[in-house]
Amino acid sequence: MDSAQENGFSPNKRSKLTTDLDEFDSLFPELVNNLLQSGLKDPEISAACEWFKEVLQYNVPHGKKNRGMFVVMAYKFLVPKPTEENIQLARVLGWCIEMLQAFFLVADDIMDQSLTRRGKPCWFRKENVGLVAVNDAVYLESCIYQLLKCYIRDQPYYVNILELFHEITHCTITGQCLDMTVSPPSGTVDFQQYTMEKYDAIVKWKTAFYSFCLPVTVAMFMAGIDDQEMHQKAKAILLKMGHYFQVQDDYLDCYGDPEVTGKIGTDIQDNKCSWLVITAIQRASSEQLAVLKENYGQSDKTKVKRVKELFDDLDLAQAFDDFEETSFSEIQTLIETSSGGLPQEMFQALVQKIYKRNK
Ligand code: DMA
Ligand code: MG
Ligand code: MG
Ligand code: MG
Repeated sequence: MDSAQENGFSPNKRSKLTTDLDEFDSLFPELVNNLLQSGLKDPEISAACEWFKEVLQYNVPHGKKNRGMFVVMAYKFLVPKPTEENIQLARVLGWCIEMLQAFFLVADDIMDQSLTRRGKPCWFRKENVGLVAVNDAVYLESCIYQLLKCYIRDQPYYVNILELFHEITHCTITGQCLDMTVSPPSGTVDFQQYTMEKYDAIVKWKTAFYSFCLPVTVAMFMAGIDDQEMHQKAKAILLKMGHYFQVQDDYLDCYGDPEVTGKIGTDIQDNKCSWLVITAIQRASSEQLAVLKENYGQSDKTKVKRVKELFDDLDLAQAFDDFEETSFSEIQTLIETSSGGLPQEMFQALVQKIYKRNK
């Protein structure tokens, strides 16, 4: 009797103990190897490659990996009997999105002057890193194209996916530009600019495209779905999920537990046009608005505390709970009425992954 039967697991059941996430994780070392193997052997550039190895290890594999896993999940819903080979390609493409995410986050943390990310100091904060992190962010982006070329160059969807990564990168940096330029440096708060319409645009461009449209569109191209109308239908649902996701992110920036989220919030100090401050502006009396103007967008700890007290007075946690319920049910309705022949369960599975998240 083999040990699997002895302990009551059939070999089949036992293999289920290896989760989809484990399978996904186990591919990462191979990708690092693929990216750096030849460079490490070349004495001219080996020092850079040793550095890049650390860049990859530190910044890519320690997140929630939602976006990467979404590709695999979506692909399995779109192709009923996928081959192991194609699932493996979906994982590679998932890791390409995780590289894109790492690229954005390394740069975002510099721009937002953040302290921690995924429970560790932000990459640029580490001793011996600093501004070389700018180059490291560009390195992370370049890895995407090395991997695409290596793994999917011979696939019929290669060009679609190549163009897609370029387009979505362009969307995201546009959103990051809106995010940064709407918030002037501290001391010059212009709340006139902080409207829900402006907010909706910022989060659509900076978050929704790359976090939700990208993984599902990648899976659709892999599955051979090129139909424009189906892509449009999916996009409408996914943009709405992305909007919901960024409102959660803004809420967690102030109300999340850094031990759980892995990051210490900076939105109040950074003068961000966040969902919380816009909702506060909408609810505030003229006295409260004056307090907000006096204290928002500055690093002074007492001022940050004052803003948080005001948020509590305005019951923003309750406002968020209400938003979460409404938004979730609107997403459900959109899935039921407008999934355009795509499996509704695929969209359900995505939204379930983020509903009431605390990290
Ligand atoms: C994140 O917005 C957007 C991108 C493109 C990284 P954010 O600054 O609110 O993200 P975080 O809260 O993770 O720093
Ligand atoms: Mg940030
Ligand atoms: Mg940011
Ligand atoms: Mg945030």
